[in-house]
Amino acid sequence: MALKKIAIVGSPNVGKSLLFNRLTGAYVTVSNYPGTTVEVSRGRTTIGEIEFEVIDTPGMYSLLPITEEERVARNLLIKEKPYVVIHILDAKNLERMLALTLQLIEAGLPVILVLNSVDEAEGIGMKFDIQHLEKELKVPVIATVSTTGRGIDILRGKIEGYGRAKD
Ligand SMILES: Nc1nc2c(ncn2[C@@H]2O[C@H](COP(=O)(O)OP(=O)(O)OP(=O)(O)O)[C@@H](O)[C@H]2O)c(=O)[nH]1
Ligand SMILES: [Mg+2]
Repeated sequence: MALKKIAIVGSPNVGKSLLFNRLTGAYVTVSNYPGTTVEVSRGRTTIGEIEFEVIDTPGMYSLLPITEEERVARNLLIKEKPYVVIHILDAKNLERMLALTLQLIEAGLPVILVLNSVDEAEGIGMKFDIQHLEKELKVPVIATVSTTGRGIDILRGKIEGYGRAKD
């Protein structure tokens, strides 16, 4: 049986690959998305008792694709029907980057929002009301630091809870 998929999406340079590495272990494969020169990494992770395929998608700013990378990311979301879509953004640019979160939610995708680089954001005095964001967006929200692993266990728990809520 095909594994359930977790797709990691977000703008370029927000920490997608570091998060991917934190979630996956060995057995990572990198291949060109069919018909393109865009590379997509795939790995595996076990959460609860379920094994998932984790996909590190090319950077995208919008669901309306302009670049080839964005087209691949969008097609991937449509064709591979992920069980969970992790939208990871740079917490320092939360307001600007929330536009993509809203697009993903409006497209009916099963979104979990990750505010990454909260170490840097807190360093410049920003604070985040996670519960308020969860209430407004009606999706799980987690603050992370992909470079140190902060928040990753909480993210795993949310993915597990998410699956349970849907069954
Ligand atoms: N301080 C801090 N730096 C981070 C964090 N997450 C990622 N970075 C840094 O951000 C940069 C980009 O990280 P990547 O994981 O390569 O980001 P990406 O989204 O995969 O980038 P592209 O694949 O180029 O779109 C690296 O220099 C990381 O060290 C974080 O939580 N805190
Ligand atoms: Mg990357």
